[in-house]
Amino acid sequence: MPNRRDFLRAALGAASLPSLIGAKQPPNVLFLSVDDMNDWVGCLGGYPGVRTPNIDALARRGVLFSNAHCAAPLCNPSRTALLTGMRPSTTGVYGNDQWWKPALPKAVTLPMHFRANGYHVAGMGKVFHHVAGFNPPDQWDEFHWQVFDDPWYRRLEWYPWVKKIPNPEGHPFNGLTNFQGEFDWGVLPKPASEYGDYKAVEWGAEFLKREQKKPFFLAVGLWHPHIPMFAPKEYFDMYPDPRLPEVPENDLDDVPAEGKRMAAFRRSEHTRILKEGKWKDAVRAYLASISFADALVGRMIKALDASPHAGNTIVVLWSDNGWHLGEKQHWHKSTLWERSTHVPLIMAGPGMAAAGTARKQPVSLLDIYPTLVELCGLPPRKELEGESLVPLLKNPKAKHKPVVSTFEPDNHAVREERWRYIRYKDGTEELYDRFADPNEYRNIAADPKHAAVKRELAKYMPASSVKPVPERDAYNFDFATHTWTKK
Ligand SMILES: [Ca+2]
Repeated sequence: MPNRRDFLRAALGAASLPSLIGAKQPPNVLFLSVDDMNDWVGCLGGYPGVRTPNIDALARRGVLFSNAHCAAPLCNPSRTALLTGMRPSTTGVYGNDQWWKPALPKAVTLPMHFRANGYHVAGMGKVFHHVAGFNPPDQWDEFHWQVFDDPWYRRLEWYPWVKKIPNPEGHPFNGLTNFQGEFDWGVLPKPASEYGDYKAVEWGAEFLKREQKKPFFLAVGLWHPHIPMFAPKEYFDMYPDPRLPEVPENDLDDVPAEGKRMAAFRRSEHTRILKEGKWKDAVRAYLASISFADALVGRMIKALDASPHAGNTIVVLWSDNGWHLGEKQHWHKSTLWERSTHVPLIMAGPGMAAAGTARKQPVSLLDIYPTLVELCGLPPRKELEGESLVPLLKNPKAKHKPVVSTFEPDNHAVREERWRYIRYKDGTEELYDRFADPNEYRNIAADPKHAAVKRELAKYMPASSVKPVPERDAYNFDFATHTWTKK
């Protein structure tokens, strides 16, 4: 338990905090995540006309980091980086097939650090990566597994807690037969309240109704708008005629081979969607899934506001990575461009000065761990590679270093306010002037007049990347005991 003097020092240092100064205990944390949500959010301006009233309202009452980026543009490496506080190039966790726990047995994750310091730590849904073996029981005082909506996720070897039941009538709902099962979208034949994410929010709301003996860290991990993009009909009805992203035909011509390779990952899905005339349908499903996620965020915040913890709970809303919808001929994430790395990040609650004012400085999801440590008065941890956002929470003009996103060893993108500089493992590069070229169409890395900019930004890239840790097939994993044995 952080002692009260340390806590007050942290709190009083943070801002003028009337509600916090009167608090009897350190603040609680509501750690709320969405999945694969890019900047198509009202307050981020990525898709004018998107309906996200609840996230926008949260941004108005808290602090929106309008230039936030993931440490890695993919679920597991992004979440592992956020939750261990260390970069992929430090941990060796670069992909979705690497269990972090057997590779990093001594890592003290964000929930573990809260647990070790007097907090009650509870969660439901996708917080760590969603497949069995990524979410060890020692992370939590109580945890409830994700409820999936789709038959694809009844793969028992990945989700041993899920019951095997037949496909619902109408599956696949997008009409694309023999397609990759995960890449589906549509309206499921059930009410909103039966969706898995809704159940996670309901559980979180019940948790918040209770008086708590200890300060709490409550994680609610929503799946939406991740594929399969299922949402109730009313959210599809919001977007009768969605706009398609602009995709110049020659956009990849000035991209090095490594970038082209990343863009080509699961290209068949992009090609099939185009060939079958389903691009608009798929964009519409993504927008519907965003608005459904937004409604669930709204329910969660409403539940907090109605609870006894309203005045003493820090809310952190984040998405693990962005999402392409055909830009650079790519669906999915797993690239080092803005589309994949730019994510929503909002903090609200006690300790936020100049609430309602966005911070435009680039920040990283790696910064969340040290920020929460500071706001909650927990002992600092020296292995954390992010930078606390408390100076930015206190002062909208505070400085913050450029941030790095990494995909696979030695491929990095550095994001500074104006520039995105990408350098791949073979030394090839991309540089975008985002003020002049917000869609990153023109790679100007070869222009000698930008040599100094590249040199400056390169300083923020990790000097080296550790080898990838072993993949899942290197272990036998026992779900009942949560043990990994090297084969
Ligand atoms: Ca994700």
